[in-house]
Amino acid sequence: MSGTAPVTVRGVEIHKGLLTPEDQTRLVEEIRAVVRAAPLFSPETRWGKTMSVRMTSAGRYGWYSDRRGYRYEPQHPSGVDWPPIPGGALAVWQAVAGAERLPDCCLVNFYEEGARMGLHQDRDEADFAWPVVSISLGDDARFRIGGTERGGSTSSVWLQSGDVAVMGGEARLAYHGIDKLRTGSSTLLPKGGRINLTLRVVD
Ligand code: MD6
Ligand code: FE
Repeated sequence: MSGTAPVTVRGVEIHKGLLTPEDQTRLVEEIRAVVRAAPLFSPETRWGKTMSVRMTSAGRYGWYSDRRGYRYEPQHPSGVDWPPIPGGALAVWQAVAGAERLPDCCLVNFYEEGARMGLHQDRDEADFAWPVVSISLGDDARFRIGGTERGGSTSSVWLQSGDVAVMGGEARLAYHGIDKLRTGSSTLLPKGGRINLTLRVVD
């Protein structure tokens, strides 16, 4: 990993290029193993809309959504346990969030051309004192960050492959989303697209 001072946008700490190209390649290999054990699926929102982002998880819990709502589940929808969190992702957590506690969940989001993530808060976890740490791999994406109330003003920042964003403190419950992808901007993934990993302490 390469250490440069983070930039802060609306309380979100962004470590540009924290992962070297070699770190990124190694982490993608680890994610491929996660996806083989726990295949990507397209969750439904509680309003019955299929999300454009495909997902899976690693760790003791995986994030899940259907018409019953958003929650953490101890197993993949196929009934298998979620695979372990990749070592490369745990190393990022330790570098930016410390070693006092490790995350319980690594949510894997996969974006293909046209996929987006609407503005949301991450509030399905028990203790908001722990940050959510997000790792971007592959194509550039525009990350929009607002305040803790829906409908306020927002700022946006492009996240690139190897960037790490930390949402903690005041920003832990900020609304955020991905509104645009710059397809073909990275050669990390042979078929293009973007992977985002979010690490969370769940309970
Ligand atoms: C994404 N990220 O970057 C979506 N959540 O694809 C998130 O939803 C997110 O980046 C919590 C903290 C950081 C994030
Ligand atoms: Fe989020």
